[in-house]
Amino acid sequence: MAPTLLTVAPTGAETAKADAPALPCSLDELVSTAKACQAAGAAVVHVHVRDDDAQPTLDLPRVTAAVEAVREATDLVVQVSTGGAVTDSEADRLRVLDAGPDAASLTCGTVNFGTDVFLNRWELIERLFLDMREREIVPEFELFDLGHVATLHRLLDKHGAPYGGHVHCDLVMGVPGGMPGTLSALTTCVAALPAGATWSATGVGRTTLPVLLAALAGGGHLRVGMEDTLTFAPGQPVRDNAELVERAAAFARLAQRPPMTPDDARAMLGIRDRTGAR
Ligand code: KMH
Ligand code: ZN
Repeated sequence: MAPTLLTVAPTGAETAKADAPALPCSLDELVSTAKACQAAGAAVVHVHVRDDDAQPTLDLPRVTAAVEAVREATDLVVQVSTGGAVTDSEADRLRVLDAGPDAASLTCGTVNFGTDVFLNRWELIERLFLDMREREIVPEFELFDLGHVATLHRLLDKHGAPYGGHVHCDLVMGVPGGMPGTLSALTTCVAALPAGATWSATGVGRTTLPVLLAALAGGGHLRVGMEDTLTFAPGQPVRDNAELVERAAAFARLAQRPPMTPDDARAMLGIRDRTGAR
């Protein structure tokens, strides 16, 4: 059976540092988290950046510094978030592509997000897709709902393949306002994906474990991390991101689908080699 791609999403834009002291917010914390998560089995890191006050930011020099520092310290595929926070402008969300990441998230539709709205207009989706292709950045299509899968088809039908030639998706499940983190929602979305696409899934909050187990059983890959999960077990806060990666890696090994190396992840996703060797 195929190995498992493990993505870690260590920070996100929603949680306050005061509420989760282990949340990596400084550059040093991000780098040490990335190293620990690679050692635990992660191959991709999904990066959101915080400022000196631990507030989410899309400030380009900071995002660029984060990309370069993680690349310097690890072999991980560096995927920046173009989702940012619900308050971020489209211009700022597009500009993070200038940080030169290997990959970037690309959400395929608008979704209610708790009491907020995560707005992703069609024109923004197209612009992100085309700008990524021009910059040789591999998109990860973030799908919060079945309608987002339909939009992904529309995007690929109109514009062709993304950079790298391969379609990789992440089902983000259990967000209040998006699809539930259930087996039936997962299988419905997976059945509707474009032919040949690979996919991972992440379950927010309490849906973490059901989604993880369903994804492994269904031949999918895994995303875990403190962006999505702050409670390891009832009444037990997550120690740190590596704890979540270690657990996911252990489940993957039990399923006889051990974690994929970063090099194998690059090959699967079609990531450009930035050393110029390939
Ligand atoms: N923070 C959410 C509003 C992404 O990274 O692309 C959006 C998000 C998705 O986290
Ligand atoms: Zn994110």
